[in-house]
Amino acid sequence: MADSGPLSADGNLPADFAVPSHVEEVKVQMATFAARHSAAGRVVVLITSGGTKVPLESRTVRFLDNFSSGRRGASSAEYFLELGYAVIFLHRHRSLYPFTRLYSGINLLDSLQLESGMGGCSSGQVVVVDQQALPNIAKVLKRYQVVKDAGLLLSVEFSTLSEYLHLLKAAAQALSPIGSKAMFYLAAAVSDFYIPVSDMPEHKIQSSDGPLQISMKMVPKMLSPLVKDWAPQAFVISFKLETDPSILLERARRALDTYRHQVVVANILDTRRGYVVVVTPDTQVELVLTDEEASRGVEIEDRIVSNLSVAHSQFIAQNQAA
Ligand code: PAZ
Repeated sequence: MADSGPLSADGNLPADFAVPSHVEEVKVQMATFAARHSAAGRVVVLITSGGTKVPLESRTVRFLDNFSSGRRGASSAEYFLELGYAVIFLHRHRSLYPFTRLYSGINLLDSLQLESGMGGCSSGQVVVVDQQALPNIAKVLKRYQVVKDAGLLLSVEFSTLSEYLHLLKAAAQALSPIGSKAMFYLAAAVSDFYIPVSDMPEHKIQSSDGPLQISMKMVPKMLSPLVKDWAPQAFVISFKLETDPSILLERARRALDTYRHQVVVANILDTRRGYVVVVTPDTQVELVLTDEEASRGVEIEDRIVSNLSVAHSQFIAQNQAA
């Protein structure tokens, strides 16, 4: 999550960030989802996932993006669902998605075959899935259908930084009424920098104008108003990514000190699939996958989610006792 420039005193985003036309409608959907599941005794997690797109031109031809695939968010969503959470999945358009992520590298047409059909099929042929090409597809499909039929997964998409910021604020306000039963799992890789609309050319930047120099402003801090104002009773986890291991833990601790939320999950770009540190104000737990576990398909998100769900239960119990 970006920890950079200021937000106005009333918690409004600068006018540079256009309000998406559907934000109020999505906020109502999220609030209804949270209220329904909370009333049914479930806890609710809002997962952010994927990178953000920062436009360089108003009629955008070019934009700045980042490395995030959305795999952490998508796989974590599945593990939260397994543990009984209802999940709001706020994700970058076309980033990895729960369940379908398992088949993202596969050409769909290579996994289907035409076979002669039985009587009722008008074309005389049926399309059959090659289960070798889609490993565990029957099990995954069954699980997906259970989740879908029970309405346990609410999908919300963003593409640009503006959309992400407004939708996150709306999500925080929508989940606030369920208090400590809400968890925020902020795994998206959000740009720390943007170009204000007033500084942006309307039309495509021309290479004939010579080398391009851009100056970018700091993206407002969202974690601060989220924790203080928008969802003050929620259990909040931010992620901290670095490339230099020597500064990782200091940065994670600094984020906890600054924003006063509950957990930072710290990771390094190259090792993020097999190693993270779960940092709280009082503890620091390393989660590590061995090569053997990784080769069996164990995922570190399983460990992260187990660790955090235990901490969340304790947090809820403390809040109820207080
Ligand atoms: O999306 P992904 O699975 O490729 O990567 C996950 C991640 C590195 C984006 C996430 O673990 C993370 O650290 N997010 C926060 C990044 C940041 O410091 O802004």
